[in-house]
Amino acid sequence: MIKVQAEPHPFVFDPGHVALLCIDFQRDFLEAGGFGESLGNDVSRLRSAIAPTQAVLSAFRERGWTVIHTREGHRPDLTDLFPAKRDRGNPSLRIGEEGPMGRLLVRGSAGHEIVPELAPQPAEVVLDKPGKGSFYATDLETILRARGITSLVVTGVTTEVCVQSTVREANDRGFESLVLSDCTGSYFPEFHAAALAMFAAQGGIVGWVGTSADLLDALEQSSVRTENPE
Ligand code: TIU
Repeated sequence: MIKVQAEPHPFVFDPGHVALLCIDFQRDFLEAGGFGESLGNDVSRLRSAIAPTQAVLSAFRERGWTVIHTREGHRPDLTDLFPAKRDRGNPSLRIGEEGPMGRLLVRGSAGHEIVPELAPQPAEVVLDKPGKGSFYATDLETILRARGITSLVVTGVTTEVCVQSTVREANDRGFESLVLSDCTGSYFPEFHAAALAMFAAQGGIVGWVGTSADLLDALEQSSVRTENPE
């Protein structure tokens, strides 16, 4: 078992049953000209999550552990887009309309792709989802259960929207989530802080919150122990 410093208490997981979730690190949310900017947001605020997530991704890849990337978006014919979602946000540039990176939040558009810094590798799962939560209308639960995954290390954007929805959905399905504070990000720093506080409040009512540094330390320690058993 690996033990990581976290709030409200250490996160303990079995390395044979863990997956890294990278939620919606898409150009549409992190780059100028995408869906996030069309909603009036300062997209530069999310970029601080990229470098620490790269480090965590490398650690998972070195160990051959499961990595799952999610992408929020819709079918090109928009048959999976509820009017209630379409009509929210910027009325002059809606989901499905042509922007500088192609059609906003549409599968196949340049803006729908994951940023190059965190691009998936061929063996990794890429999961397309029409909603904010990663379990809603997807086969994520089936994929996790088929691999015997019980613990999730969670990174992604935005903290209080797709990350929060996903971690709540995971919690209700019996998965334990460690959300990495520096590997998540929001257009609203106060919402980022509040969402993280909510996860860990009440004895970890939704999950655990930690940092990439503490996770990487714990992984390093466990590798040393495995290589040099006493
Ligand atoms: N708008 C916003 O903060 N987020 C989203 O619409 N989707 C995700 O969080 N991925």
